[in-house]
Amino acid sequence: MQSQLRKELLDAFTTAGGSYLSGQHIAELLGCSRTAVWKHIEELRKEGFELEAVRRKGYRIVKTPEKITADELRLGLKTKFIGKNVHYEDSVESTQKIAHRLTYEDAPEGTVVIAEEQLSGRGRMNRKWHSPKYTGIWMSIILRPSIPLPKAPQLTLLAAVAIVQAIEDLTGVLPEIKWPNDILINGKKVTGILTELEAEADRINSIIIGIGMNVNQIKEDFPPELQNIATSLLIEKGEKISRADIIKGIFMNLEKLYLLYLEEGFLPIKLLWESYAISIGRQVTARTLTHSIVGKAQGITDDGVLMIEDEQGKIHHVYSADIEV
Ligand code: BT5
Repeated sequence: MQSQLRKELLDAFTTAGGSYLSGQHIAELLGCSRTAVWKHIEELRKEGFELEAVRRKGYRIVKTPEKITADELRLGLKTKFIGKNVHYEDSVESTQKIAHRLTYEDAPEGTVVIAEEQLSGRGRMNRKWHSPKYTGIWMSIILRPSIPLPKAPQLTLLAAVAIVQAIEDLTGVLPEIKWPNDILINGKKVTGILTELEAEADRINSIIIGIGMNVNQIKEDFPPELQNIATSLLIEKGEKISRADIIKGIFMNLEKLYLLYLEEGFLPIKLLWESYAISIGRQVTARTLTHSIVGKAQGITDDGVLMIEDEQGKIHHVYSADIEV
């Protein structure tokens, strides 16, 4: 919806207080048809407004969308550095972009950017990430581990474990991890992770972990091309989930695992990761930028690289790909 129209519509509801606004009245106010009014109302609903529609009376806003607030996030957050410094944004192109800028400005480790909406959220290889307003978690976390470049993908796997544990703790639903960066529930994607880095020579300067999680969307909130491949916690659990609680869960698990990783290396993370992974031991197709490899996923190396054994018994090391199970 055009921002001017949206503003006029919300102003009209504000002036009306808790009373109903008839469709006719709104149509006159905005200078549009009754059908267009209905569309605007639907858009507000998708953004998280709860609206009541009563015949012959009109529309009324019952509840405004729940924004993630700093107070909510601070309450009960027991971390030392992750999430201690949070940048809240309403609408941004991509939280990754902002996080990259902040790393240049020497933002401390554990700094997080959270947005209510992303206009051009991105996945790997510049794919699009659908990030509608108020319903999901769109955030980027800055870490500054002193590790060599080839170990960077381990952080994606580490983040995946932290996310799965947070979902399991808060909802009782047990998601699965599809190498390298997908988290699925009942075979549909609930979360994607995008790990980007800034490096000099072969040392890492900072790692930016982008997390996109569908929390309170209903099926119709997804565009048609995603409706059969994406899901949300609300769809899977059958009830609304507090985004702030999930974020806090991720921060706490992530910090615990990250400190363990810095202390003991990737092995303990690898074992946890394997316990949540779906593809291991299964027949998979790995599509890389240049070719496809078909075979049995054997597991991951100590560096987090996927190993696939083809029909001839040859082991392929896959660094980056999309996997079909
Ligand atoms: C990912 O890429 O899964 C990484 C997504 C990372 C998003 C976060 S949000 C915060 C931060 N800021 C950003 O701009 N990005 C990060 P990939 O494996 O390439 O998967 C992308 C594919 O997932 C798309 O091509 C779609 O098929 C599908 N997809 C897009 N939006 C989706 C959604 N909301 N839920 C489930 N699947 C989605």
